[in-house]
Amino acid sequence: MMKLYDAALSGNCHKVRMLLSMLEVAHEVVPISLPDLDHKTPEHLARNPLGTVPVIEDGDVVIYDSQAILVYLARKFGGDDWLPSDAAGEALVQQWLSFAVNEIWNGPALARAFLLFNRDVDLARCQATAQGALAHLDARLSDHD
Ligand SMILES: N[C@@H](CCC(=O)N[C@@H](CS)C(=O)NCC(=O)O)C(=O)O
Repeated sequence: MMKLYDAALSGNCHKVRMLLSMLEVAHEVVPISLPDLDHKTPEHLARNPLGTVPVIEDGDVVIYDSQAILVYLARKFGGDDWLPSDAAGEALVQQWLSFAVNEIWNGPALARAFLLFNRDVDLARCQATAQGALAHLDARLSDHD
């Protein structure tokens, strides 16, 4: 069965858990404790030399990075509705994955990290980025499913 190496409070792991759930993919969650540095053990570094979560193992296939994992799951289990194979459709998916890594990460995700984990960031700047990012998302969702 597929394994997800997961930290419960990680937003990047949350993205993967959501898609696994939406696509109803059977999987086993393997908890990785970031405070205990489980992600820096030789076993985990063999899965992901960057020493981060999430990581999935699907048979012999091992993938780290949440965006890459989403692409893998969408292609393998979701079909064309989830990851179109035409050039424009695939680029649109990539556009939103990049939005997640840039605007969403630098806005709401880092503001959350400040408030939950005392991460050393400029909260006002993160909140301003978050407002722009969420307005952009709202505009897109106002006329798209
Ligand atoms: N680009 C990676 C980032 C992964 C990442 O930074 N994960 C965090 C948890 S959200 C982590 O493992 N942090 C521990 C560390 O960097 O030591 C992804 O999208 O999966």
